[in-house]
Amino acid sequence: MTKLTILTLPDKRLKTIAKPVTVFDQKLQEFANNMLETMYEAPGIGLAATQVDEHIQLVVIDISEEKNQPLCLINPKIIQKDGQQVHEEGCLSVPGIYAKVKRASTIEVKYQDETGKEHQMQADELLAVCIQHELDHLKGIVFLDHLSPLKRKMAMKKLEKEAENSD
Ligand code: K2U
Ligand code: ZN
Repeated sequence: MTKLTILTLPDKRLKTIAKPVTVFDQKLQEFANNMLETMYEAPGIGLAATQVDEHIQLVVIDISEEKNQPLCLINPKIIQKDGQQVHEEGCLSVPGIYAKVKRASTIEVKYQDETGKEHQMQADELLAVCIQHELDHLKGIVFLDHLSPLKRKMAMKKLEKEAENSD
């Protein structure tokens, strides 16, 4: 398996809108495995293909303590949203920045697995937050985009300052 490079802001490629997956072959399976390895290594509980500069509609998620319950959602679509929850979010593409984001508390999502088989599932709490966070990436949206202009400006300033210090 291969560890993939994760893009970080201000890389404009993170704003790319991902295309639907149409070919479900061994290559896709290998890519999904590489995404999982990269996510576990980061470490993270989710990762979208956009973040590794592959602009297809594929995300991987594993919120389990034991890191043994991987989910791969291909061509995912949220078909129902209910309620509201606020959760402190971070992002592997926005290192060192954390902020509270408001999202739906319960969602119904339909998706395909690596074989192309259709599924539908309900999610709440952290899984719902993670799925919404990852599906945002497929639309070129990062969690900072949900913040007020002032908070987003302050976060970007902090990011730019850290980027300068690390040069
Ligand atoms: O997309 C990503 O960068 C992975 C995200 C997923 C995520 C963000 C906010 C809330 C839930 C999931 C994170 O970087 S994974 C890091 C992390 C680890 C434990 C709890 C929350 C976030
Ligand atoms: Zn993220």
